[in-house]
Amino acid sequence: MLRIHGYAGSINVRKVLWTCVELGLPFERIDWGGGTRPVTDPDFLKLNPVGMIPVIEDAGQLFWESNSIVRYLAARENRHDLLPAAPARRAQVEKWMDWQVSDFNNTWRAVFQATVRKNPNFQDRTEIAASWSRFCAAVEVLDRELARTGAYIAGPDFTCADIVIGLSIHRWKSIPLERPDLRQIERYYDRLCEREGFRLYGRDGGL
Ligand SMILES: N[C@@H](CCC(=O)N[C@@H](CS)C(=O)NCC(=O)O)C(=O)O
Repeated sequence: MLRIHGYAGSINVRKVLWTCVELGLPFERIDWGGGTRPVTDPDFLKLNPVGMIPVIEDAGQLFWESNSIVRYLAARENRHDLLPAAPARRAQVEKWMDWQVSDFNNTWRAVFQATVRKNPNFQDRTEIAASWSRFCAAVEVLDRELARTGAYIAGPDFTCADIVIGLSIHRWKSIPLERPDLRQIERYYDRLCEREGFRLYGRDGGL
């Protein structure tokens, strides 16, 4: 059985958990990180030398980096609806996944840590305000893109990109600050709520 290492509240672990629901894959989850067992533990570093969750163990191999794991599982299951086989179509999905894990992910760190996690290391009001502004600006880009595609982030159909972007939108909605009213984002969120995986690991799965 597939083993997923990482505590259930982690947004990056939840990407993998939601993917398993989309694919109908059974799994076993083992706690690491987030105040459970430290990812600096030598036993964990044998699983992932860079000391980050999630990690999966599948058929004797280890995989880490959340978006890479999402892609691996979809490809393993031949789910070309979630991860297209044609290179050009696939790149349209992957560009959003790459942007999510790099640029987009970097916008929310300060405002999320300060307002939701109440992390005392994030107290700089200017930095928090700048983070919120960048987070909202990125979500506004997504709102415009959704108006263009009409449904999902990489086109009319649900793909792996929606798993990682959808969880990020859930995070945006969790920030307890005034936010712009973004009609397409609200419709997108409602559309994602029709999926069991998002209900379990997005809407009801943590922040
Ligand atoms: N780029 C990595 C980032 C992973 C990451 O930031 N994981 C966090 C949890 S969301 C972590 O390992 N934190 C250490 C801890 O919780 O102790 C990925 O997408 O997998």
